[in-house]
Amino acid sequence: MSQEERDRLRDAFLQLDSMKYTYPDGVTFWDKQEEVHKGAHAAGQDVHGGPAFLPWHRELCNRLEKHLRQIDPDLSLHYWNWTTDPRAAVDGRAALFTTAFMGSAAGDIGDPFPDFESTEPGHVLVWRNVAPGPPLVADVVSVLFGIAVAPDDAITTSGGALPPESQYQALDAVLQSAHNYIHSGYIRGTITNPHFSFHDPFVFLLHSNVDRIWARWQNAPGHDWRLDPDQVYGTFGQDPASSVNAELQPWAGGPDGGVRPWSTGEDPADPPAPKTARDPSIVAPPVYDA
Ligand SMILES: [Cu+2]
Repeated sequence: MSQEERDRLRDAFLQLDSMKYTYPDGVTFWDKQEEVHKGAHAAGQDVHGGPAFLPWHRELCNRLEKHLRQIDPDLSLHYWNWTTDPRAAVDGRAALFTTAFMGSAAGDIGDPFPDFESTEPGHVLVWRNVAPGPPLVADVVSVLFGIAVAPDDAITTSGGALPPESQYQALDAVLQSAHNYIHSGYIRGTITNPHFSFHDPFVFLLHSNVDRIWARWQNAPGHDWRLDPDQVYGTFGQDPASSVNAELQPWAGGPDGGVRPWSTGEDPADPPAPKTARDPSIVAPPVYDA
């Protein structure tokens, strides 16, 4: 990302949190994403831990990107490669935790998001407690799953020897494990707890990386079935009771979906048909590394 691209992403995040961009209930577009995440998690939706983790968060990221493009039509959501130290400006990468981009790595995040509040007890502002050194994703993956190659590939090839219908489950287990470590073992602070994590703007750079790795797995040559809504989720997709076959909440309208629209451009009087994780708009992997 160039400096200009980082500036534009930061500015769009800031604008989404301004009073100019609010839902009918007065909540800003930015804060609504956090409300959606916390509400779905708290209501027992399969947001974390189950097979809908990946598609649910893809929908959330896709919706955020739509918001970003209302402000800056050429902007895309970017990602953080979680094998790299986000503080380090090395190898052509920029330091991310600066007052010009994502705020501080230690304590209250401050500029440029000094008004991004937290509802976490004991913290009125978003805060971080990033662990020393680069993330140890490769170590985490190899210790837990006994595989040690380049981290992205360690994740995308996990389960590759299994029958196709079991491969999503294997991928999901490794990817969730790496994701959990990044939240609560590496970035830490506000982002540790699912009830507060989406107050920190950095969470979207973390989650677009999760989504990028899922997309990378889907796009692996010779595995076209991973792009097929009826096959991508394997045995989960074949189980009518699985969360991947349930309407994605809260966007589907209930039980917590009293506030519409969840997305700008939706007509509150004529909400779109509820989606499941098998909706083509969710199964189709976004383009990363264009
Ligand atoms: Cu997460």
